[in-house]
Amino acid sequence: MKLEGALYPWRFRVVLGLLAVMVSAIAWRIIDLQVVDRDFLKGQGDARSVRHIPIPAHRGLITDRNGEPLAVSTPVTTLWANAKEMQLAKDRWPALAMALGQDPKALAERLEAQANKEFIYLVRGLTPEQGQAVLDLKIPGVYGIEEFRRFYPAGEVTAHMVGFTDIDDRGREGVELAYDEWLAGVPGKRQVIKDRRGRLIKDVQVTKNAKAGKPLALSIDLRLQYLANRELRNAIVENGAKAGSLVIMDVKTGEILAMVNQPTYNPNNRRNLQPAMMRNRAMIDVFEPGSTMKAISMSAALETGRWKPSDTVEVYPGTLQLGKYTIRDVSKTEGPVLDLTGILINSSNVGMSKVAFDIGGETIFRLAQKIGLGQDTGLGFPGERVGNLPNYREWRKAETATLSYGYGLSVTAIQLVHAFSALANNGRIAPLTLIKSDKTPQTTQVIPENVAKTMQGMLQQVIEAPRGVFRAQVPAYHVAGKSGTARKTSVGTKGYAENSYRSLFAGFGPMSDPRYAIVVVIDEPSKAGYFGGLVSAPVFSKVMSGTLRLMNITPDNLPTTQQANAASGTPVPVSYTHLTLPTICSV
Ligand code: 59J
Repeated sequence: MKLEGALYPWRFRVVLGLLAVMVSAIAWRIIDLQVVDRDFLKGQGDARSVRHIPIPAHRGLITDRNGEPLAVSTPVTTLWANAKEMQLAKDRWPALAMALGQDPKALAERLEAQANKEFIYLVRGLTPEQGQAVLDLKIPGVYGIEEFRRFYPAGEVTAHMVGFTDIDDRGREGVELAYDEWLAGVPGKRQVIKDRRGRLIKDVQVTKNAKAGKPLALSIDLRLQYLANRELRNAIVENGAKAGSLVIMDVKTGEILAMVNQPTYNPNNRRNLQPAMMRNRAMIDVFEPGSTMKAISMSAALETGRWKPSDTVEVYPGTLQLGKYTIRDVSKTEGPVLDLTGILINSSNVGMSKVAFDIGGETIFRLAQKIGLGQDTGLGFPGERVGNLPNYREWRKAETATLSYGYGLSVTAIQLVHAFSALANNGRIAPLTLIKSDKTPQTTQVIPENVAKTMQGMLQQVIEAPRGVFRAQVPAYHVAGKSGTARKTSVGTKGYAENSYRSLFAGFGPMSDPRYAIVVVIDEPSKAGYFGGLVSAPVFSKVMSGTLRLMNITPDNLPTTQQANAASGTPVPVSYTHLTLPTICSV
């Protein structure tokens, strides 16, 4: 090395010199950029920057089973401000306040307080015309973005079922929440170049297209929903009741055709909302089913083969002593004994209990479990309750008795209608659904067909027998069902309240080919009496009557010639005036 360096010293110096020149050139450039041109370049850099702004995705339409819109996304304009930029145009603030319909002083205070924020909302969800009117003022620092807002055409009639979204278009309640992922879609992205003040210089490209949410057709029929809502609301008002629910189900498909509650609310205007209005009671309130449970216990008795409808039980004197506990019948029966149909017609707690002792608590427990009482429905509705069916191993004699006539377990209205659907559908139960289904569902035989058919006849007697619940009758059709009146448990005392009741009715029809099951729950009627047969049965009658007509179901209870015409498709004049029958019991 040393020898070579000594041999060519000039060459070494040239290389060294070149390197020195290059280093100096780079150093000079650095000084030039960092010191000499610093301010100019920094300004240029800030002036343009690439940013991404979101493109909102269109949320899927929710409709009823016939395509009637229940939740619709409409485009709206949201106005926002770059408060920093706005500080340069304080003279325009009053004009902005005026255009927004806001108090000028309040707006000025807000803009001062947030003076270093580059993004604040001014107002969200204006109509595109309203938004444009403000943007046309060309106030520096005021910008608009396109968003979507949810509108609910059926308002309070479908409020609990459909739910609503929050200001950011995310599901907050009901189906909007349960199916949020399906409905929401995925927002897209747009790449833009903006200047220092956030003003858009150039719309570069859409880097990701917004993916629209998917539409959803619910199982409900808006016509039935309106009918149910109207009749329930009227009954709540007439009876001075606190609350109520009504559910209509297609027993063959498992579809919920209507689900309404009172009180309700307008999802399009959620100011002054009280929590009581928002409860989808049919799914989130649990209650003791009272005597409607006798339909289930009686089915269990028939299924054992130990009992047939004509078998009799002594119910005299209307009470049954179990240690310190007394079971009572509310209505007096004519004779000392009742057959099984008579137990249902008179709603005898004593008679039902004696049958229950014979077949054992486990038999009733097993059936109640199979038909979904106190069990998960699998619907996954937000806030839905499971209720409670206590395990039979824990039952003493008094518990077996009270459970057989509907106390000591808690259910939701939707579970009760599901249970009755099994009786209506000849013992086969279809899974519940809130979504329109196109294919015939898998059903499960939970009650032997002959037992279900026998029960259909007995429950028809409950309505049509001379001492039956005549207020549940439906003109031109045969229907079946069971009423119930249950004392409410009173908070604090651990017992049952003297003066607050829940009036129930569960039934189905038409008996020629049962298709629809309906449950009516009326909470704390306070005016014209409180028996289920008095308060809830008429609601069942009106709603079932309307349902059968709207669904074009052939009448099965007309004088014979009309019956023949109806079956052959000839239009039948049917009186729409509701049956008026004399009041037999006054409370
Ligand atoms: C009843 C109950 C409360 C709970 C009793 C209703 C019991 C009971 C303890 C007294 C009103 C009343 C576990 S009545 O549903 O039997 O629907 O048309 O609340 O019995 O043991 O002043 N229903 N109702 N019982 N409890 N515990 C009848 C009956 C029923 C009718 C009428 C008259 C009760 C026919 C209820 C209806 O079938």
